[in-house]
Amino acid sequence: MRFPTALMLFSLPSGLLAQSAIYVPYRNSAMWSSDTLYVGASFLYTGAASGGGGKWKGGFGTLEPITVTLKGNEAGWTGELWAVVQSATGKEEEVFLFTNHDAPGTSVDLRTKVSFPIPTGAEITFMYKVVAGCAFFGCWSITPEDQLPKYSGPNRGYDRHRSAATSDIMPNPNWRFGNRWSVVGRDKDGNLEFGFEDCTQAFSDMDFDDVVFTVTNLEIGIFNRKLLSKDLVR
Ligand SMILES: [Ca+2]
Repeated sequence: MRFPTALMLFSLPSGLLAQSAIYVPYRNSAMWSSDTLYVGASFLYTGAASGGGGKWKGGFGTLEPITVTLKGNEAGWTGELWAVVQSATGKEEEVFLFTNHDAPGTSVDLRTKVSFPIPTGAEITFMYKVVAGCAFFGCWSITPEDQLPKYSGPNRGYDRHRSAATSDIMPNPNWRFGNRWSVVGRDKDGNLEFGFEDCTQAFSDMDFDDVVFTVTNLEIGIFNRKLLSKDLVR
């Protein structure tokens, strides 16, 4: 029966399997607070009930801040973090938040950056763009592919946002995550912790800490709920 079982496994949609991929930091572990990080998960704005201390209480309620705070980076290259948000009528805006080389602790409330009220349940997508290389000796050159926008979320072919570059060229088979360049976990305070990898070249270290930031009041996207562990589903 081994052969039919294997066939069944391989016949599952690869996107479903891929979304539950776990990234375990193999270096710079001090950069992370989360125990477990997942590759390519998507998130919704909870508008959590006030009085809940900003934590998910199993339902949507009064709107609360979406505070995005830079933890740090281990990047030579400079990149910009943006958010992509849709209004209730489907109008989409991209708003700049900060660069990876801004001071750790730099913090913005995403609601104040967008020109419309962010609806409860809206999917919040983060976008990271490399904008400059570095001058010191030994610094790798950036390619046009490195500078293409990278998006949080599953990055499937039919998704609204999909990073153009793929990591399936990596020599290490454990570092092949398709078009996904972000990881996310939940920190001890209950907030989400995101990281992006900036380098798309085959020698990339794939450690996802070229910008690391936390976000309040987001909840796991409905399409991820059955695929990711209780670390992210609350
Ligand atoms: Ca890296």
